Amino acid sequence: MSSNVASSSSWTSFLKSIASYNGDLSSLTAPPFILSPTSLVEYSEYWAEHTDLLIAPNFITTEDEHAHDPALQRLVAVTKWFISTLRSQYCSRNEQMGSEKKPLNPFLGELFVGKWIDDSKDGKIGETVLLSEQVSHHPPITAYAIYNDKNNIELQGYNGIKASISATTINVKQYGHALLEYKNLDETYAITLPPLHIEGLIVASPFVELEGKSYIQSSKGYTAVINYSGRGYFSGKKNSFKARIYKDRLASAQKENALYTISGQWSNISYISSGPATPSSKSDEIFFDAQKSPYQGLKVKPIEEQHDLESRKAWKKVADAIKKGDYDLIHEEKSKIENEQRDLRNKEAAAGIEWQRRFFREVDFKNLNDGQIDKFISLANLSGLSINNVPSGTLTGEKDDKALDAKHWRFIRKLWDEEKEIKL
Ligand code: HCR
Repeated sequence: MSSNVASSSSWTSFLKSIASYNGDLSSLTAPPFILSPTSLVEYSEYWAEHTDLLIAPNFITTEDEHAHDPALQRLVAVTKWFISTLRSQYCSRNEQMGSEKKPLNPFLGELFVGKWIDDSKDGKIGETVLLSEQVSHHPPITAYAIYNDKNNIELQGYNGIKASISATTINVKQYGHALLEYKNLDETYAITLPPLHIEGLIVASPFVELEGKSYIQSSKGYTAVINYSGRGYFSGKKNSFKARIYKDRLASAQKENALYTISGQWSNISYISSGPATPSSKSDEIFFDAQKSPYQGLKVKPIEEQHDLESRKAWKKVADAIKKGDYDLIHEEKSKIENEQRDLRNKEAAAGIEWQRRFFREVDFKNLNDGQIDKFISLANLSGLSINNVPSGTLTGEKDDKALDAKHWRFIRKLWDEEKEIKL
């Protein structure tokens, strides 16, 4: 972004509005050049742009003679898939639009659906489907399900954010988690979402950096702890991480117990070595090269075939106005959607009803029905994760573990199977 932009009055007033931030990122009035024409409900796509890596663990079995300790090798493969999602999740606006952008704030019930076609030579992957739904507007929460029936794999999750401002940085804690199930192997993984912050605001060139930790817990006990850092911490490079894979939670108390250590840049190259890597031991075995692993985009129906609740159709006029940089038109079109939504909520309140979520239901872990189980609870027990509605990756008893509820969003496949109006 040019220095003209950084000193423009619109950017200066945006920075001022950040300084008096009230906790709701969507309420910040940003200048048009920082607005993205894409709604946050679309971001769920980033989880499966490497479908080959998502399904890879399914093929690491005892029948594979190279797979010594298949459950451990599968966690390594799941970690590779997870690392492969990060470049799209956190860098793609920067890479495609020149800086991080403020996404459109999805309305309640907004949908984004599509599929990844199998582009493999042997047809091993099969079709992968994405269903993403805005299940809450205040606070904003997006839930998603990604399934591949050919390989009997299902990834589901939800995410929300809470942001705070410190000096010139926006700090974001993510809420929610993902659950990845390889049903043929009877194996499930709980995945937590890392905290992040937005730098570069003063120079009108915002970008995301990850920080802190995230976890991947396998139902077979193995666990991965991933530490994130930016420029100048582990390696002096942006987007750095170090992942250590352990036999179980107990072993993870000591870094020396690591069975594998993976380190490098999640947006670039990372390396793997066995055991606890020391500062002097340098591995040259490439784990993942994000720049050389092309991602596959989701196939989405043309807008003319979309339902009114589908994101691209609903936001088309706003998106076009953003692309034109026409501030008044953006405001006019956005207000139409916001007013419609307000009217709808008022009507529902008057009728004493609530908006019916299409594919997801909220489950209260502290109040489960008889016989109801949730795999996250047993995975949280294995990893020490809190089951409360707290920042993702909070361990039981940590200072953030103080939520009032333990409610989480879950995919109900039957609701999709019986869906009549929304088509892929
Ligand atoms: C923080 C953020 C909205 C939330 C985005 C999330 C956390 C959403 C879930 C995805 O799985 C991962 C993800 C990636 C994005 O990096 C993150 C966004 C980055 C910026 C955006 C803010 C609301 C925008 C603030 C305005 C800035 C650019 C000035």
